[in-house]
Amino acid sequence: MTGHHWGYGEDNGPSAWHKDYPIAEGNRQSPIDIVPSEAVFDARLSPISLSYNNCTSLSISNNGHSVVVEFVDTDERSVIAGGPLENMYRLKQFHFHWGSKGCCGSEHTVAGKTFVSELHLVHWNANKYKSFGEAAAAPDGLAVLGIFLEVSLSGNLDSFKICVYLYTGDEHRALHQITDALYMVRFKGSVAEFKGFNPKCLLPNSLEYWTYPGSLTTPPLYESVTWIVLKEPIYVSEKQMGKFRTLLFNGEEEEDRNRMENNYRPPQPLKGRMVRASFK
Ligand code: U7Z
Ligand code: ZN
Repeated sequence: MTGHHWGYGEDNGPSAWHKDYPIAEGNRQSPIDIVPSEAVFDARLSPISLSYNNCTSLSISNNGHSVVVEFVDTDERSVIAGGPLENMYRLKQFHFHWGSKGCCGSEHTVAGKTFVSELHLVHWNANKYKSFGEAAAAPDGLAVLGIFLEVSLSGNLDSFKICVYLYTGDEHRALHQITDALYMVRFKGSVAEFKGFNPKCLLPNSLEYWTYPGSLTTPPLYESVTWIVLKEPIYVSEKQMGKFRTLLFNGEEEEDRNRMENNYRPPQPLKGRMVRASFK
């Protein structure tokens, strides 16, 4: 990288990350292409249990790579457990990855199919580690729940999608709370108060999932993540996706306006890993 920080541009994007972060070419990197026909159904995988009981979100911010909603770090009540996890993992933050208009944007893909966006709910193993930072570097330190976003009313309107449309009026109601707050964090480094948001409302109906051992999808790319990727997407409108693209990679004082889009890493080699499915 030409003496500057990592990003998603031509010179500092995913294909250049290995120069500063050699683990980029490691054995358990994320994201991956999930091939459902090659995933192994594991009857011993219990359902994932999400206890997002308290609305403890604190803030929304633009970190120059994504938009992040942070939670009270010491809240023991917002946890994910079960599934492949041996401990409870505490919610730290969630953020999104997305593409440019009418295009790809998810990090994981399913049999090569990309989605317009992917939501990551980031949890850390507070049973075993003293801080998020310590957990982020440990092989069993993090659990990230990945949820695909799909634009409704695009292309084929099967009866299911029409039902969803009639019910939600096209837009995802809960996501509105987030997209309506984005104007406050347009520039890199901006932070705004964002209290009382419960991420439970961003979950699809089904919690069926694939799981595999992987990494952070951004530098430092630590191989510390148990990935849990939900099979069912949530449906959002193109207008809502457009609001994400009003964010900027650059700070307020910088001259060049640089739209925040295509902030995703493409799929990485599986390198012999097994993807397990909670469903047949
Ligand atoms: Cl904890 C820490 C302290 C100082 C410098 C770096 C770190 C660090 O390793 N991380 C903090 C920021 C880990 C990466 N960070 C994330 O918040 C994070 C979490 C999840 C993902 S993702 O794999 O879900 N896309 C990416 C980054
Ligand atoms: Zn992410």
